[in-house]
Order: sequence, then C-alpha cells, then structure tokens
Amino acid sequence: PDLSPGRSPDWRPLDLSLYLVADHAVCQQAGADLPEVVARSVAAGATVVQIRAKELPGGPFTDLAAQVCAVLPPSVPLLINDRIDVVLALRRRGLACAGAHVGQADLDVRDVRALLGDEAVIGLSAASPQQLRAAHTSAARIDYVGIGPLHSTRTKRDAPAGLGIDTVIERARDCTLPAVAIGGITPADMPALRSGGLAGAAVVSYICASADPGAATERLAAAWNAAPTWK
Ligand code: TZP
Ligand code: MG
Repeated sequence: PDLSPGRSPDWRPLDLSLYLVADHAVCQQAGADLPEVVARSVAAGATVVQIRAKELPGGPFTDLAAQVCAVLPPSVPLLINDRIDVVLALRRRGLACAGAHVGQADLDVRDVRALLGDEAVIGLSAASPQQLRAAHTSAARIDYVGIGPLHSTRTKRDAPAGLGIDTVIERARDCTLPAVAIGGITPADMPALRSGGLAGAAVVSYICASADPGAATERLAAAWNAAPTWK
C-alpha cells in the first residue's frame, strides 16, 4: 500500500477476525517454511499477519519479514512483534509493513506511535484489568489489544495459566478498544469469542504447527463465519 501522507492504506478498516501469529520457532520446530505458512494461511482466510521471531537478530528478522511481504496481498496488514527497528528497516526498503505488536515489557506505546507515525497499526498485549484500563485511556492511539492467554499454552514460555473464556470476554467488554484473544485457540473457541464480542482470534500453533496450514485456517475461518455475532 501507498504510505504517503494523506493516503489511506488498503488494510483499513482493520479486520482482526483471523489473526495469524507466524512464529519463527514454532514453524522451525514443525519443519515448516514461515513465508509458505503465511501464504497458505492468507489464501485460506487469515486477515492479519504478525511475525514473531524472539530468537532472530534484527538482520535475519528483517530478511524473513521481507520474504513475507513478497507473498502478502496489500489487503492483509503485516505487523512485527516487538521490533520497531525491524518495522523501520522494512519501510526503508520500501516494503509495506503496517506496524507493530508490542507487549507490556517492550517500548512504551507513546514512543512506538511517535516512531511509526499516525498511519501505523499498533497492537498491545494487555491482560489484567489495570493493563486494559491503561490501554484504553492511553494518550497514544492503540488500534487493538491482545488478551490472553485464553487457554494455557506451551507456545509462549512465560505465559501464565489460561484465563478462560468468561474472563477473556469480560475483560474485552470492559475495554473500549477492539480486542483479540490469544492462547491455545482452535476452531472450537470461535463461536464463544465472536458472540462474546471479541474482534478476532490470534493463533500460533494451530496454524503454524499444522501439517496443512491452509486447511487449519479454513477450519478456523469457517467456525468464525458460522458463529453468531455479538448483538
Ligand atoms: N501470547 C499469549 S499466549 C501466546 C502469546 C504469544 C501464544 C499463543 O500460541 P498458541 O500456539 O496459539 O497457543
Ligand atoms: Mg513483546
């Protein structure tokens, strides 16, 4: 997309419903090629892609993200986990990177917004009521929050135990920002998440560790699309 001032990128309004978190370590462990997982998943209905690569240095992370850019249609926003420097490096290369997803221990969102500009998509992980309150009263615009883990998961080593569906829905409703749930999500979770008012579901291993990431994404998309919406 054209990121020049005044031009609206193709990815707004943001469709967060089927949010692929393409994790480098999980793909590697599954013997899967990350850009190929992304391509298959997007072809099957993923609406947002985040690249998460905790163990990659900035250079290789940027090169991997550039490969992903090459397979993404302009309607699907690409977000980078944690690494604002990688977002800036991609932009310098003229690649369309929508923005970043940051956690509570990363750069302050006010600094992220200042560094990336008004057009950028910025997501924040927020789980506790205090964190969610801080997010929706933030001086800097936050485009969405990620709430989790929904279920206990082994994908994120330091993740606490699963919050459970009722707590996730309650916290999402207490926050005025669009919210996506994350953590151990499978198609069985989609009806409750959608009817509970979540804007979407963020998924790592169900897609990245699947022998068929396209089919896995199709099952998630079908479950979301069949679910009742929040009144
Ligand atoms: N944040 C909270 S849980 C989680 C992250 C990054 C990992 C989710 O991965 P999976 O494999 O979908 O449980
Ligand atoms: Mg982080």
